[in-house]
Amino acid sequence: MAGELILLEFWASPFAQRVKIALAEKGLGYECKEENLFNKSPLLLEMNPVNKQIPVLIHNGKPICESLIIVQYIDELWNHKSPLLPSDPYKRAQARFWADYVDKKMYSNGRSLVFGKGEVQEAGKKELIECYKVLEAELGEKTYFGGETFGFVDIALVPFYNWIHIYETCGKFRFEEECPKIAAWGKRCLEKESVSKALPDQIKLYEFFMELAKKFGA
Ligand code: GS8
Repeated sequence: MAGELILLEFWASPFAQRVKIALAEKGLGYECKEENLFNKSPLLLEMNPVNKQIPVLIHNGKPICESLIIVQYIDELWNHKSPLLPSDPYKRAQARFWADYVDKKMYSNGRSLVFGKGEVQEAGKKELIECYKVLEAELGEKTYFGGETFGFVDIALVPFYNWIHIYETCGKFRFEEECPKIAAWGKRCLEKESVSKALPDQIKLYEFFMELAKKFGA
């Protein structure tokens, strides 16, 4: 019995999508509560009073915050199937390093590419492509970042890979030409039901970001 699982989320959030993928990998059912981030619910403020951000996973009434921490919690508690982190301590440390790299680089540079103008946008695009090339070197010839099985680093990155239409349209470049291995990896991940069901349609996502960009005057 998994107990009661509630996910406070927002459909376009790559961080919430990580949690959805992890829950699906484990075959866990949960209730989704969509937040209005411009008018946060009392439940969100109560469950994440420090950062006041989604995602929050509420397990039997107790909150777990921060997407990568939530994914690790899920993996530790429901370790009967689809292990997401390797059991070897060194490999675990490596997986955490790369997930942290994704966290530090992908969101900020992606935002600069979408919402930035002129030099800011160019710099965001340049750094984003450089970071994907670093990840491409780490992936090498492997099927997934951890080897043969889909895992922690894949979950951390694939919601950002799903911005590919946004990247290409805002940055005017062909992702596949810059990073062919990551492009092939992304397609492989999207073939998994746990991933495809958790990620929104790329065009819908692009339109949402363009609306936001208009609001911010970008
Ligand atoms: C980031 C969560 C986040 O940025 C994690 O869970 O990994 N490090 C965290 N959440 C955003 C929505 S996604 O853009 C959020 O809740 N924003 C509302 C706010 O900051 O007020």
